[in-house]
Amino acid sequence: MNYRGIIFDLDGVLLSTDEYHYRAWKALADRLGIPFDRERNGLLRGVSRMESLEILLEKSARTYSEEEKQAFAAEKNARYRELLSKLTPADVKSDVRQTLLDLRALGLKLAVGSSSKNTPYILERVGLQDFFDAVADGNGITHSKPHPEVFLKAAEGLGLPPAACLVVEDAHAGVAAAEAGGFDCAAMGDAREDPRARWHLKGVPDLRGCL
Ligand code: B16
Ligand code: MG
Repeated sequence: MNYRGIIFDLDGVLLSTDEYHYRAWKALADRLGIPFDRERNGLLRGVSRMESLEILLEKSARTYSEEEKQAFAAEKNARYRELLSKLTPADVKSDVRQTLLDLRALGLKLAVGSSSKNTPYILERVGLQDFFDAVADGNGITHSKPHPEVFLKAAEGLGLPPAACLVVEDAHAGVAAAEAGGFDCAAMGDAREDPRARWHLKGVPDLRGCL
């Protein structure tokens, strides 16, 4: 087996919470009269809340104060948390859950590496709060993807070097972060065709073919 650990991105890989991010940003953009669509939303994948807001505001006709920006980020997050509050364990697709169990049974260590500060809340909602061997998220990092910090912390939590870990990502920023940190990457979703990834997956269950 090539790897001893697997580091999963959260939004868009383990769960479809990327759709909730989109809806929450879209509602804010509509209220402010700023053009925003799914294609533009792709630029927000994997990057922090405030960096996402800056990207969204690039299309605005006016500028906003720091105070207004903080209020916008809080407004988006409140809407996002409202959507997250409806999550249940059933939101982890059964083939994803089975794959996690199979990978663990093979002796692999499993971690989460997410830019999201909502990671602990999300894992708790879906009943995965005690499942992973390590969790690195937006609460413990200074730089978000494409910086490799979150994946380096996850690998450290697993007690493994980057070369022994595979990162699973749906964002181009995440694939870039994996490459910068010296990790192999399995890309899916939005980033599936990213040439910097070693593996190109239809979904999490395809990970079995990367081992
Ligand atoms: P929050 P991931 C990322 O999570 C999302 O892809 C990105 O869209 C979001 O802006 C970021 O988390 C911060 O999220 O506002 O919840 O702290 O894909 O790295 O799991
Ligand atoms: Mg993601």
